[in-house]
Amino acid sequence: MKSDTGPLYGILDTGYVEKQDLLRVAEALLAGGVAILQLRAKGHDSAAVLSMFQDTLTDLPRMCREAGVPLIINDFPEVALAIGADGVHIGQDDGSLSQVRATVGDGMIVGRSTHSLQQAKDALAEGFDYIGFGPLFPTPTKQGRPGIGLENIAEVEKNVGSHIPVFCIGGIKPDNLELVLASGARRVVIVSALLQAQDIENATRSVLKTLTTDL
Ligand code: TZP
Ligand code: MG
Repeated sequence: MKSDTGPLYGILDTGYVEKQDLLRVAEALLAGGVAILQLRAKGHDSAAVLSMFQDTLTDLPRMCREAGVPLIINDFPEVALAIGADGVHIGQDDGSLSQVRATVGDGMIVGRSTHSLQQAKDALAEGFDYIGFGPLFPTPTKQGRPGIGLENIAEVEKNVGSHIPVFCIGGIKPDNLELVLASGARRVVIVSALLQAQDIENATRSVLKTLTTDL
């Protein structure tokens, strides 16, 4: 993954977006300037996610390609491979990097969710291409998880962010973004605050402006 990758990672989360709106929302996130776009469809198995690409999401890989934005599939390496995505994102309980590489090969971007400084360092040592770090704050998008706070962001950026992109995640919104940046974050994932905005494209553009102005 490019080390100068942009600061905003968007997620097309089927928990917030109706099936018939997915492409329109993806278009708005891309137009607003996300640097990476992930499809996250919790509660759907790999066959269901694959079938989304055979009906509603047929145009998504092309849209991302034309925007120059990597398309990442959450949880399912086999789907990422089948649809020609650019990468796959896995959690702490989703196996090792080498297990994913056995399916997708060496060319694909593989990202890891991390929830502590140690997990962040471990993901770098294992060879992941980028990490998510959070949830910083409790969030309805990932229910039942405590927020890990802002204390370790600077240390993660120093130790890990100097090698691979670190995306802070979890409960980040326009009104706490400055605080997250002041804590040392350089890149963020924002899900609900963008997907629930009245004007997703403008909300994305506005967050991106804060991210690029404060750096
Ligand atoms: N992983 C850690 S927090 C989170 C994920 C997928 C959800 C982030 O969503 P939101 O709505 O931006 O808090
Ligand atoms: Mg997972």
